[in-house]
Amino acid sequence: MNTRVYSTILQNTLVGKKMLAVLIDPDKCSDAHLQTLLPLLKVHTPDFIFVGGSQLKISFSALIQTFKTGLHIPVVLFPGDVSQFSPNADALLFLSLISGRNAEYLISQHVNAAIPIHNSGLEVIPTGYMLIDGGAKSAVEYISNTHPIPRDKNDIALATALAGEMLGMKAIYLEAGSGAQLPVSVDMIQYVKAQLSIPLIVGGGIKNSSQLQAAYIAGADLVVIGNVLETEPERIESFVNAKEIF
Ligand code: 1GP
Repeated sequence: MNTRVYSTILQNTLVGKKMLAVLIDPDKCSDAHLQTLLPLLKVHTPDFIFVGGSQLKISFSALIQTFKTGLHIPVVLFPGDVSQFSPNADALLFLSLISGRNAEYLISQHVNAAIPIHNSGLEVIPTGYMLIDGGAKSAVEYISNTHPIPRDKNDIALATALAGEMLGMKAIYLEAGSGAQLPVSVDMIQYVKAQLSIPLIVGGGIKNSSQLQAAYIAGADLVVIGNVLETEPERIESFVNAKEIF
């Protein structure tokens, strides 16, 4: 199986080179927004484009192609459910919601998606997805019908992440939820990273470059930014600059 995207993530993690992903929710990416965002991303280019959303209604294969040909960086699917699949992408985060106890998002959606994904040849990155309380009820919490890990329970977060690693997952994603009031705390990132051997992805509620740098310093290997660029796309410059100093 192709492992190109994961090899890049792993190598960068091993040498401490921080990574940035811009999350595109196709439902919120109008043509007008795309025309503003794409030229900015060509100048201030992140490492990856993630594509996904919790309630995606539109087809997004053409959008993926636009990012691939426009930016020449990997496009990675970050699916909210089994319907969010496109062979046009470079890889897919095969997310299991390991912070929750809903079999639907732990294994059931995966069984339904497995054969089409396998047949497509798309690179698959098994990822332990952990929802952390971000100060308000998130779409993931509502849709998945699971409880987030309380934001001060570092020991539960660590135990969950280690269980994911021991189950063979290739990355852990600490998620405060899109548009979260509060990002995952630096204490929690530090606590989990100290014991984890696989790459650590962090996202949700990061609104400025100070928060981005704090996440990197605490131990995030890859940070995902979404919401803030939907309203203020020009902020990408400060995020990319903040990443480059590491
Ligand atoms: C959401 O982690 C991502 O799944 C990004 O969150 O949209 O809050 O930046 P934001």
